[in-house]
Amino acid sequence: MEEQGFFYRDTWAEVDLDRIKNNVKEITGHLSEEVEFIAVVKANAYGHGDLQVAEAAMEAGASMLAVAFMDEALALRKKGITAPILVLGASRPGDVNIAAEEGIILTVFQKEWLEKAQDALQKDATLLLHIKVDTGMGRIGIRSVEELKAVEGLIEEDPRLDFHGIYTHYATADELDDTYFNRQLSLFREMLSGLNHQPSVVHSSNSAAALMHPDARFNAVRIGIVMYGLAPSMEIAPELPVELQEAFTLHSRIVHVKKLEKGEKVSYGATYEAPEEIWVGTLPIGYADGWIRRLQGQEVLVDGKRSPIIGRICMDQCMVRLPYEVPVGTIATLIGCQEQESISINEIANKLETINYEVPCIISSRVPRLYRQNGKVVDLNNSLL
Ligand code: PMH
Repeated sequence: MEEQGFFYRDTWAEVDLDRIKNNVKEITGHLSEEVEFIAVVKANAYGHGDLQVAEAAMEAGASMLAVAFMDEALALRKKGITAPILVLGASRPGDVNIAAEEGIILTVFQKEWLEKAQDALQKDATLLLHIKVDTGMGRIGIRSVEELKAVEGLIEEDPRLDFHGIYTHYATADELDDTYFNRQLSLFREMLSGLNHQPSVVHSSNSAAALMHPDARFNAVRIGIVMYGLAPSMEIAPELPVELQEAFTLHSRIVHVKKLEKGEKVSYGATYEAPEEIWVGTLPIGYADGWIRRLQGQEVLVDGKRSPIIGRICMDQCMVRLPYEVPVGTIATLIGCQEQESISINEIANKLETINYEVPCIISSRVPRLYRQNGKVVDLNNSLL
């Protein structure tokens, strides 16, 4: 592990950009050349770091980025990203001039939204738009051919508006039963056939659909979770035609080591009692870092050995039962590999009874991210300070 120059705390996440690039290349290998790769980097690139992932993805073959909110798109622009960025979520109609100035593509999801946006848009502005069609996700989007035609008409009549793309989103692409998926796909095709002109970018697939349903790729796909090296669901994991590499790992260093006698207690509530003489290490990570209290009992790796978290997890610290006495400063790996052992994001998701998507997202911004690039750990944060 390298020197860590820009933070003063022995807990950090490491994001392997080589792995992200390999994943992008592995996925594009399964797409035909005319299919654009839209890298989904919302929520700070699923907790991995928006700028670093965006740059890695673009270098590996992505041609466009997608985020949830305008704030995320503007943050990327501020950090120097010039690639096309699509905002997938609902933006406020009053904010359209900022999007136009920054060349950010917004989503039209309702006729009323578009009318308000037109009212707010300056005379000489150019606003890029993708129309979102709701074919069964029930979140945002246009739900009828009539409304779609009306929206297309408004865009075509307004010289300030550029109809750049159209898309939908699947609710069940990560399930093996494709009944509902097929219903959404045929509804999307029906909606497309109601258009006067097809825009240049037509997309419907997230990771699961892009890899499991080649017929639904149109000319672009929106890839999130598999780019980070994770399967969209455990159900389809064995069926995925790609080799993925997990990019996110989490580490800490033991800051205090002590021996407890049988019967001595650990942490709030004094709920853990040493069953015999044991060695205990304290880690400077806690629930405020996203290492939430439900992870009590979860193991971490110390010296390549699984060591359970004992007692309650505190806001900033937690304790582990060590396999034996180890020096202060020993690395504890909470997600990742040590020697022959590894703890995957899926193991943490299982323990939390949630999906793998949630795990890197909830590791809070208090945890610094280091980046592995060309096999070396580099500090890509300093340049941003
Ligand atoms: N497109 C849209 C509209 C999305 O909301 C998402 C992910 C993706 C593409 C990428 O999906 P993938 O990571 O499975 O490839 N959205 C979410 C979400 O709202 N909750 O979990 C994932």
